[in-house]
Amino acid sequence: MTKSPLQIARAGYQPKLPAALRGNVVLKEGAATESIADQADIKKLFPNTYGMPMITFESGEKKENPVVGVGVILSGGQAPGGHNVISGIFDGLKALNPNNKLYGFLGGPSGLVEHKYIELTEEVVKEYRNTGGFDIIGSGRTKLEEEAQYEDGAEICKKLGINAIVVIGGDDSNTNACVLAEYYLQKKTGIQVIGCPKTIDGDLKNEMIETSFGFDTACKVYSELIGNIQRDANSAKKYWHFIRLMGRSASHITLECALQSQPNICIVSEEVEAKNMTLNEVVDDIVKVIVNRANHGLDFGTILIPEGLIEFIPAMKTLISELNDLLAHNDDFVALSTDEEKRQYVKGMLSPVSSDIYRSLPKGIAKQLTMDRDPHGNVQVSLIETEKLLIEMVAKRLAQLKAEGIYKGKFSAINHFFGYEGRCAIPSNFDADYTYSLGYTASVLISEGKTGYMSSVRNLTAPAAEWIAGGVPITTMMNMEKRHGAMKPVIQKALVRLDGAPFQFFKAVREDWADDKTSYIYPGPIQYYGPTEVCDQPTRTLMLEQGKI
Ligand code: FBP
Repeated sequence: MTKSPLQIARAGYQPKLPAALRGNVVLKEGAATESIADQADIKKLFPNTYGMPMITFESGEKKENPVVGVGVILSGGQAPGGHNVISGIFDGLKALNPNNKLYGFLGGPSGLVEHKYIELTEEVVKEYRNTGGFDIIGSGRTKLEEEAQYEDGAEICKKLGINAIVVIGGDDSNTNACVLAEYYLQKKTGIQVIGCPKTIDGDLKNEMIETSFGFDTACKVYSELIGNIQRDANSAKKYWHFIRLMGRSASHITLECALQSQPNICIVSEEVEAKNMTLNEVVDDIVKVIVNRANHGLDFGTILIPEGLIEFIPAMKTLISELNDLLAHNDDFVALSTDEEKRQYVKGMLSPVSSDIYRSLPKGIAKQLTMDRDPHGNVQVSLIETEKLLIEMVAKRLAQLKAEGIYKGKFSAINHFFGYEGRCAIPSNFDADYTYSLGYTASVLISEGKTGYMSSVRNLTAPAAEWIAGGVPITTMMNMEKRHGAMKPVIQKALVRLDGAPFQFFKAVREDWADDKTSYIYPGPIQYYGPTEVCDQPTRTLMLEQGKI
């Protein structure tokens, strides 16, 4: 295969590990743990994995490690660094005992159930070290929720001599991992399950999981693109750029990109929800800034819009939830052949308030809201073109203001959506090191016989040598939530905290970014070689959260 010079150079990059993992390791157990909420319910549902202690690894004496077989699964959306988690598991396993074996289940969790796998040898792994993508074994979104699936999984593990499964995934996939760990313990299968925190969305985090991997690289890629657009906008001075950014639910990506690039406007869904704003109010806020800049002769700017916005506008949330209930397993709807028939059907079935909102939306957006749900029952927000909806509404409002003589500018808008551009980028040094360390930590947790833990690497704003590796019981992150009409134990999603340092920092400066001077920052592309301050900086979010800026 022909490779670029950077691909060749990155193949030789040796990711950094926390000092404690570089030699022999000893396990230190902390105090017993509790779940963040609904303790009695979670304890009842996870009698074998609830309350386990926090774990940290320290340098220790050499010891004999039994041979283990491990199977790894990539689950959900791609995130830069997935291949390095696998390299880290592989190297960790081989360092513990050269006879250890690693298998990869193909195409996500379904590979475990359908017995599709490959053995991951040095030959295979070396092609993927420090690369982006999940193509080494592929990923998928199949939900593991039935006993028959767990049993099929146990069968292939037995056949291959696999004692442990590592699930590399987001909150839903790690919830599955926890359920699987509990089931395998209960059934005394001897199969351990370890999770790794993956998602570009950055919403799988807590005290022990400081960030999910992939967030760093994806945000740096998007921020580079935003910076380039801002330089173009500031040169041409004739377009407003409406830029929607991935992040299914939380606005972490949008906020981080704003902190890196300083756009004129950045919408944070969590704030919109907290202020109980309507779509019209969101539009009014945008219009105010556009009119003010136009009054200073500036008919250009940038607006960052989180992908999940639509679900955080209370009235839209109700509409989407009614649509979710209405369209779940609805054969009548599926049988309708034209868009118009579907539209009429939906309008007639919604509550009067939701029906009014549905009717007021541009037809294209209304249709997008009724498209297929993902296997977890979520509306696929990445397919809803909120940026186009906002452009349309803003243009209408500006036309009214123009007619009233209030707005004298010229509004020309361009829409963008950045998501897939960043999910498989070559991992930044931070993500390359972090993911390798997460994988290496997972292998040590396995060799220590642990199950129901998520691999945890902390102290991430310090140099990698000072990172703290260990494990956190997945049950600590759980609470009870309503899913498909029933209460289920799930990992609590970490949304942007409005009292948190990143949002507070943004709040204090956003008016300056919006007004008539230009505050844009042009971050430029990710650098892999060069001075530390250029190549190894973690996200602004992490730095602010840890009081480093
Ligand atoms: P994960 O939570 O599985 O990591 O996926 C994140 C994400 O990239 C979201 O930001 C986005 O809404 C979604 O996946 C897109 O899904 P798909 O890959 O199915 O298009």
